[in-house]
Amino acid sequence: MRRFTADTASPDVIVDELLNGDGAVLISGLFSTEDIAEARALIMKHSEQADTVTHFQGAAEEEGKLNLQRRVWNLLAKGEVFSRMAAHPVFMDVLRKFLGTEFIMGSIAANRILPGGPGQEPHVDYPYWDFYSPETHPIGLNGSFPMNAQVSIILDPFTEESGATAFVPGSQKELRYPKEEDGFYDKCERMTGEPGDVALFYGVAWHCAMPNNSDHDRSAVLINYLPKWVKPLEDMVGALPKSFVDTASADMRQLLGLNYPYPEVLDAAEAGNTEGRK
Ligand SMILES: O=C(O)CCC(=O)C(=O)O
Ligand SMILES: [Fe+2]
Repeated sequence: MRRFTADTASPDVIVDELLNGDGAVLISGLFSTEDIAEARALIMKHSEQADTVTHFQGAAEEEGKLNLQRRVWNLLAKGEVFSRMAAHPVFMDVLRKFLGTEFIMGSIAANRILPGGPGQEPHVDYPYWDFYSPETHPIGLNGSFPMNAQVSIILDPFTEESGATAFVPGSQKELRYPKEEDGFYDKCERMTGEPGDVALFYGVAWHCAMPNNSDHDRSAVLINYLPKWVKPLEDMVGALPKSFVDTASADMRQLLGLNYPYPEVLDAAEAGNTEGRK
């Protein structure tokens, strides 16, 4: 996995890595120590109880460990630091190239795995996070253009021991769900990093969180970005106060999907108003 800094994170080079290289890159130096500490403290506070839905729980249910992987959803409502993270200029530049200039955000949530917590099953989050039910999606898997990008902002040391995300370099070119016989665990690399580092990957690459065998928590802010016409996982506009939406920056309005008018009641659309339409 190639490593970049804020200065070397060229959109062209990173997009090429995502499509034709390993399918994942690591970028460091985008966030201050204070921002990372603040984000982590908010996530710890909001995940004291394991009472939110989560997905990809691996063997946790059989092992009675469902409380050891916790999600904190709707992070935009939980601290201004998360808005700055979501709309970081480096993400905006790279993703405008990768997903189109009007790309949106599908979800911003934290994944916290406590010590002893289980890993997930290897999966893809493409074309949508629920592709584990392929029959509910169109036949085949089209990779001629990307339909998502995943950002993982690392908040605790991500080591092999603490369960740093595993992925198979180059697997984004397979365009299929990983199978048992693919030998995921023999081929995988780990997205190891320090608090503040960012793993950016193409969600069709085979990946999963790994078990946390360390003595500390393992949390990351997971942001999912989508082309403008893909339905987001979280209803962020519905969950945010009106004041947040009213005062959102231009980039944040784009991320919330407010620039794209469809679906729209076109019967009621003003005649002669061609804004956003041809
Ligand atoms: O937390 C991680 O390491 C990865 C999480 C993930 O891939 C997911 O929930 O889809
Ligand atoms: Fe995933």
